[in-house]
Amino acid sequence: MKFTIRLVGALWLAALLVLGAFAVVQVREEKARLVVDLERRAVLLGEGLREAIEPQVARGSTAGVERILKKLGKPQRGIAVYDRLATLMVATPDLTPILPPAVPEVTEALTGGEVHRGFREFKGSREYVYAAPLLREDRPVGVLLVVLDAGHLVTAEWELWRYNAVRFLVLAVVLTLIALAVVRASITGPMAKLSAWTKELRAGRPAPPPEVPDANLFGPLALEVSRLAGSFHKAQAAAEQEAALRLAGETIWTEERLKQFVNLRLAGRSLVVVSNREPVSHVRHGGRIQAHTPASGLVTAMEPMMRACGGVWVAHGSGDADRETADDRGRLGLPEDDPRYTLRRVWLTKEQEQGYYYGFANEGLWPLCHIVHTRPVFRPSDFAHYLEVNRKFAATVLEEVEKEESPLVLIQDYHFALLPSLVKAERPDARVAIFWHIPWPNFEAFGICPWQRELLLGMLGADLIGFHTQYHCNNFLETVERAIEARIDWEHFSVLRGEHETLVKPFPISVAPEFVDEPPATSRAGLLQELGISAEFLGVGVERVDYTKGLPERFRALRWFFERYPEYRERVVFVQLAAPSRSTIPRYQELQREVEDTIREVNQTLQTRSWRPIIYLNRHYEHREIWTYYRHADFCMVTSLHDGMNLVAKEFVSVRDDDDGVLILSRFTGAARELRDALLVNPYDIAETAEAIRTAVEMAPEERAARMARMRRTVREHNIYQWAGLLLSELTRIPLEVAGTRDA
Ligand code: ADQ
Repeated sequence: MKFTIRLVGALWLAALLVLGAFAVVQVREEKARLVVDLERRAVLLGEGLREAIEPQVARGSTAGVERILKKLGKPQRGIAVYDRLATLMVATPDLTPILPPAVPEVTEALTGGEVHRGFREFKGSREYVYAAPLLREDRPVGVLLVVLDAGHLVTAEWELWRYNAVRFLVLAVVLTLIALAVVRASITGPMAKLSAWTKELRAGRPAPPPEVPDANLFGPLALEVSRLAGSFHKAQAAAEQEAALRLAGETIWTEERLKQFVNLRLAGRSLVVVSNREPVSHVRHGGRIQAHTPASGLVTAMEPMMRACGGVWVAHGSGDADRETADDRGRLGLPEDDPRYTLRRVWLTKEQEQGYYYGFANEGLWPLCHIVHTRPVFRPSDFAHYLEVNRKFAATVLEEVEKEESPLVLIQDYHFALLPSLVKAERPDARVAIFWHIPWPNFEAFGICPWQRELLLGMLGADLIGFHTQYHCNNFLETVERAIEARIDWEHFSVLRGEHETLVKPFPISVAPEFVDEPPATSRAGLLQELGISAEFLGVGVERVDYTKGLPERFRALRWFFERYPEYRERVVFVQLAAPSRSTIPRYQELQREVEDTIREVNQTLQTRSWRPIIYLNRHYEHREIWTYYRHADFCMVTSLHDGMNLVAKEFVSVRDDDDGVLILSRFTGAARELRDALLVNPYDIAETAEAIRTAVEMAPEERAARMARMRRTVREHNIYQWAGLLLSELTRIPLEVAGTRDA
């Protein structure tokens, strides 16, 4: 209310000032106009009489003057004639009763010989006086006085003021009404809605923010309150979950538990994570900048961990709008709406990216480590770029930890095999780990790499090396044993070189229990409608288009399934979400063609007028969109020919809070070791995979539910927070050897 009064008061004052100023000017102008009019009339009258009267006055003929005046009839107000001594000779009858004995203008006109004019009060009435000297041979012989009624000047002024006062009042009333309406519609109304909504949030009933008319005014407030409520509920949920887990005596890792653990164990020491892929890249799209989460298992796994732990994430800035969205040093806080950690972007030239990323990492190491019959390409120039980029990242990491004591550096993946030793050489007090997200092949297979020695020595700079499985750890240790001079401690799974010891351990990676924060409300029917299909059974596959993922094999197995079991035609539809990946590499272009050709062939052979067996959606999807497919599919297919872990399998399971859906999983994935209730297949065996599809669609609901419940328990217990907790715990426990001495 106070605000409204203030607003209305301000409007009134503004109106008063503006109207008042205009009224003053208007009154002044009107007065001047009326005076000019009086003067004009007086001059006309005076000049008209002067010639006739002058001779009579000169002769002193009062009768002559009287005669002339009589002829004049009845002028408004009056005329008086004075002789040379300023004595009244004649005055018109209406003037006689009010005329004072002396009029100053008359005397002035006589003495000066000039016209004098002005306003006078004659017995209470306001008059305009005009005194003109009467001359004879240029000498004043008398005065002609014209007196005109000036009372209307005062009336006119009052009229104007009254008119403006009414105008002001009308304007003030209209302004008040408009202000009240605007305040109600734009401020008090929305505020009331917002406070009702805030009350709902406070009561733990999350609701979308109300529609408010001025998004610019209230939008930011609504957004902030939404976020505040979100954080508040998350904290509340985390506390409740912790309490429930404690009551049940369970030791499940949660985001909150990881946070506490990091606070305790790291005790203020900083954490730096390094990966090639950044968690968010900014790309230009139709003139606008969009934030993009890459289709990468590594990012899916590391992002929730960084949210929990904080610290700095160093990664290649690959988006075309990345520079504009970061500061001068390439830093920005993430998540952008509620920063919990810092992303430090590293800029690479096109040549560096080509040689290090597409060349050595993805045409060399990727096929070398995944035994999938794609021949690795090793170019010396690519390795030179690989070394150069590893050095560049080392310099960035060292800059980030310059002022930190005993920092923790967590390096990710095969893009940075040389980085551990580069960092450790400069900062022996840093605890360095490298986690290898892809498989490690056997010694013979790895041995074809011309730089195997450099790679192994680079990695062994780390204090801890992690793989997804013990099998990959063993392969690595064997490779080290046979390729370089080092002592392997098979009892503790470590490598000793001189004073330096590197622990090699499995840490099976996983996903966060909540795949997305707020799942979309799309129903299965809504999803099918969006796809423009009807299906009794829906299958789904979610991959980057990569030759390790067994995509052509999967589509051939689907064909086999429909040929073997024609009763499922028109009843089963398989949807493949496929994010384009590494598409400048010829082998990937070849695979893209192979995938499309295979799908076209299967569809053309089997499709009917109302049904296509495979729907191919070849683009990047956000997790919220993928969630809908996982949640409504009857089965999910993961048919990797070789995969370190495979997070799609775990994502599918984590989303199925309905305890439904069947997972068909390649036994050549790390995930197959944990998810024993999936239908395990050899993806090269298309008949076996086709049989698994039939088993999936025919599986009894109770069995589906029992299998899914067991898999869900595994994924819930072995989640990404546990992965991070165990890895960091191991790393912080490792004693450091600085200048030949080991600390505890
Ligand atoms: P990736 O080879 O990238 O990971 P994966 O673990 O399956 O493979 O993760 C793929 C991620 O990309 C998932 O989070 C998935 O949701 C997402 N994704 C897939 N298709 C997508 C699409 N069309 N649009 C958007 N996102 C999509 C590597 C190793 C794996 C290991 C992980 C983590 O190869 O074996 O599991 O690292 O260590």
